Amino acid sequence: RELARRDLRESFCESPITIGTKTASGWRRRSLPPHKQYQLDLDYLERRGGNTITYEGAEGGSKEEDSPADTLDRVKVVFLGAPGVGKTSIIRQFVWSEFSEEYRPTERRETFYPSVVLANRLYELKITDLPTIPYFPVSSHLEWTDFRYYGLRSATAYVLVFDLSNQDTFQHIRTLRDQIYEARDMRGVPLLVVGNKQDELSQAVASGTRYRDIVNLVRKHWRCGYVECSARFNCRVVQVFRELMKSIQAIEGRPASPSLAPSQPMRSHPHDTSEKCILL
Ligand SMILES: Nc1nc2c(ncn2[C@@H]2O[C@H](COP(=O)(O)OP(=O)(O)OP(=O)(O)O)[C@@H](O)[C@H]2O)c(=O)[nH]1
Ligand SMILES: [Mg+2]
Repeated sequence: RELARRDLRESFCESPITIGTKTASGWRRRSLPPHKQYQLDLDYLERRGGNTITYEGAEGGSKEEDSPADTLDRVKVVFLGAPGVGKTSIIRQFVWSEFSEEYRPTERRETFYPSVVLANRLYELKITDLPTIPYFPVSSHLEWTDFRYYGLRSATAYVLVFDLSNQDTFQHIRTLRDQIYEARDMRGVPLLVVGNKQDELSQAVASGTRYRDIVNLVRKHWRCGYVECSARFNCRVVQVFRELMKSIQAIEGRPASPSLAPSQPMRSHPHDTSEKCILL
């Protein structure tokens, strides 16, 4: 693995690496000096190797070279689930307050860097959105066979999304969850299940046994967080991230401060770089 890393590092560091920063006036490209490329090679590998569009500075997490961001808590969150369940929609709604009715399947790994504040602590999130993966890499060898898998086994937390209006999509995350548990030690790794498209959950389905079985399984047997949301109507999308961050804080042993009243998220306009965080 170390050899593979070195080979990749060398091949990717041959040419200057340019990253983009989204600003009010459009995209600004900048190159990093070679020593920075070397230090940060794995992050750049990810951005470059996967042809990733990396959104830096759009809403938070701008990484200027001498940024104090290195001192922040970095939280690597991976969104997984069946095609079309709304993973990208949830992320975009949260980060940019944007929603598109049109379905454009995610074709490349995309990474978002919002910053959030919970209980007076600032976290820099690295949210990974992937094209549908056929399986979770159960070994480090598999993790390296395909760029899409890189870093999946070392995520801080997982968000497994299914579609409440198409409960067959739950089977997908059930299988994924088994594979994740097989792949790594999940002690101390929060896993949050999200039922999206709540706006399309009919009364008949919501009172059916299948729906109840899913909720039961997740809450009582898996014992993990469960949030229902609608990315379309931006309903409980912030709650998804609040639950996630609360689980992470609980694992860190730093429970959320009871004095922190839930407040409206501090939203930035997509092209406004002046506000940096989303308050949870
Ligand atoms: N009604 C409704 N539609 C939604 C909601 N969230 C997403 N959609 C729609 O569902 C479709 C798929 O959404 P995406 O966010 O692209 O789904 P995805 O999980 O990222 O899909 P892949 O990238 O293919 O894995 C799009 O047409 C969205 O408009 C929701 O909360 N309610
Ligand atoms: Mg997508």
